Amino acid sequence: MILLINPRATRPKNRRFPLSLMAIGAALPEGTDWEILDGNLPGMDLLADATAMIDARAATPDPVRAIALTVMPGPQLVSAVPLSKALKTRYPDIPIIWGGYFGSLYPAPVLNAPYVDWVIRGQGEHTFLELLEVIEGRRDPTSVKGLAFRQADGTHWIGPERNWVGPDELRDPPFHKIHIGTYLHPTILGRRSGVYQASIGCPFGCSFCGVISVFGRKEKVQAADRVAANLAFLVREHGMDSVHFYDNNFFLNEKHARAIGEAFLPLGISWWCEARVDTLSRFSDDTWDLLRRAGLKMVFCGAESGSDEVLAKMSKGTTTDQILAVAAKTREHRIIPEFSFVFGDPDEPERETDNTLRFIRRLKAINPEMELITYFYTPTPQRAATYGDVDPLTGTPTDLDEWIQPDWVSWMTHEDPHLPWMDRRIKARVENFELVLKSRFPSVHDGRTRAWGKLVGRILALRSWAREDYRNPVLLRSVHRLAQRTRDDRQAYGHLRQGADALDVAA
Ligand code: B12
Ligand code: SF4
Repeated sequence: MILLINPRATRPKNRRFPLSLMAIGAALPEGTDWEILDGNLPGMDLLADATAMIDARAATPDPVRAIALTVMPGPQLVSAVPLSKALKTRYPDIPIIWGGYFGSLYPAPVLNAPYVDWVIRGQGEHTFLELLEVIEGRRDPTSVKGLAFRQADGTHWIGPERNWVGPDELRDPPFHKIHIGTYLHPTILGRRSGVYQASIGCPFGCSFCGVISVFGRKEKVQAADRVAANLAFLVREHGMDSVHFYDNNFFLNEKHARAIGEAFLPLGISWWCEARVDTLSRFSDDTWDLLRRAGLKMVFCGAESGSDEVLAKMSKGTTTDQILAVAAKTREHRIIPEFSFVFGDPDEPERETDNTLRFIRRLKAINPEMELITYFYTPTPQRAATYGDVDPLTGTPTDLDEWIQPDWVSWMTHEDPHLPWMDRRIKARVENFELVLKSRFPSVHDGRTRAWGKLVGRILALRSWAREDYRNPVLLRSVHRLAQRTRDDRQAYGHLRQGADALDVAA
């Protein structure tokens, strides 16, 4: 039996289908027994649950022969480290395997950890099957592409990259292995929201992005009809009414977008996806109209900066004119755009911040519905040049215990990476700006602030917004704090804030 574990990455109320592990389980040969333990489900105690399962299987003809975890940078890493340690201590003979973005981007610290035996980098399905042959003693581990491990002399073997395959060459998510209903819950899109990923990778080359580091610059998409058929099953059998697409880049081009639109029309669902402003700015009105009728409610775009010079430095391949054009088109077609920006240009952080804040005002004037998402630049390992010409590995820990310290978690979540060029004043300026903007124009995502707080906030923010004065809005901050139904938390997914939910890792 193979045990697949999703260490806690979010609050139970934000749980989502554990797609990464569903993909690995689906690839296993017919007849292989496998289970997913999902730490994001309410009431889970992963160590206790895993132990119970392993012990129950120990005396059967099919004991647990591998424990595989998916590990993303950030809070999920914080959960994965103590859990892996505890499982290794208890079951030293069962191999522990890590897959997912953390080990793919930072293999060395994972291989330094004696409680992790194997690291799978990049796409996992085929590498995992070959690793099982290695574990059974039928294969030489150095022959497995995408595999990394610690050799007998302690050195690290990082195998060559695997050529990955597109979603149409892989099996569908095995929905029968999870309790679907427990994962469908209310979001701003609907009452029973689900998630889906219809493509792999991204063909662009933004020099701050972790996706191209892991998958290279290419994207393969699932046929629109197959996506629609999988969604139709969830709609028909489980009452799903809306979907967040996890794709890094949902529309390859206009033709692809139209195929998606046509295939989704009969589903009657609302959906959210990520797309590029250059692609969107080329869509005809007819295509926008089709997408809206097909249920597109919100589109997330990495706008990144209000300066063409900085966009070029990021190798973004987009322009500020395209961002402005998408703000206007989405308004016309009543689709909410979410624009995310990266603050902390290593060369001119102050000038770039001010410029981008002014640009956001222009966007808001064009489309008042626009939602703002802010990140602080965190250098991420790259294959080619890195935005800002910095070395993304300088100073990063070689030890997983250090990676899970709060400062490094803030680094991984892009919230507060403590970079030498990012003065605290600049960071405070961005946060104050965001507070004024989100008070003046409350976000659709803000379900925490009570109605009175939103009203008072709007009134208080009127003058600051009009005068472009974001200096220390003390009163606004107090109102905002007092009016929260639940404790405020910038990291909507997070569960690691001091005093917030306790870290739910059984260790
Ligand atoms: C779902 C998701 C989340 C969920 C996690 C849900 C969960 N795991 O329970 C939530 C919403 C919590 C989340 C949060 C964050 N995320 Co996230 N997330 C994603 C997202 C959108 C989809 C991942 C997914 O499930 N895809 C579907 C599956 C099938 O694909 P996959 O995960 O790539 O899995 C394949 C391989 O990676 C590998 N693999 C993965 N796991 C395993 C395990 C084993 C055992 C094996 C063998 C192989 C394997 O094989 C799989 C099949 O081929 C990706 C973007 C993307 N499209 O990849 C970002 C992404 C992974 N997230 C990212 C980040 C940064 C974060 C945050 C830190 C962001 C933030 N500021 O808060 C947070 C914090 C994470 C945390 N809380 O620990 C980055 C990681 C890269 C990077 N820059 O470091 C990504 C790539 C987004 C991005 N474009 O930057 N995230
Ligand atoms: S478009 Fe998005 S996913 Fe693609 S490389 Fe740029 S930031 Fe990464």
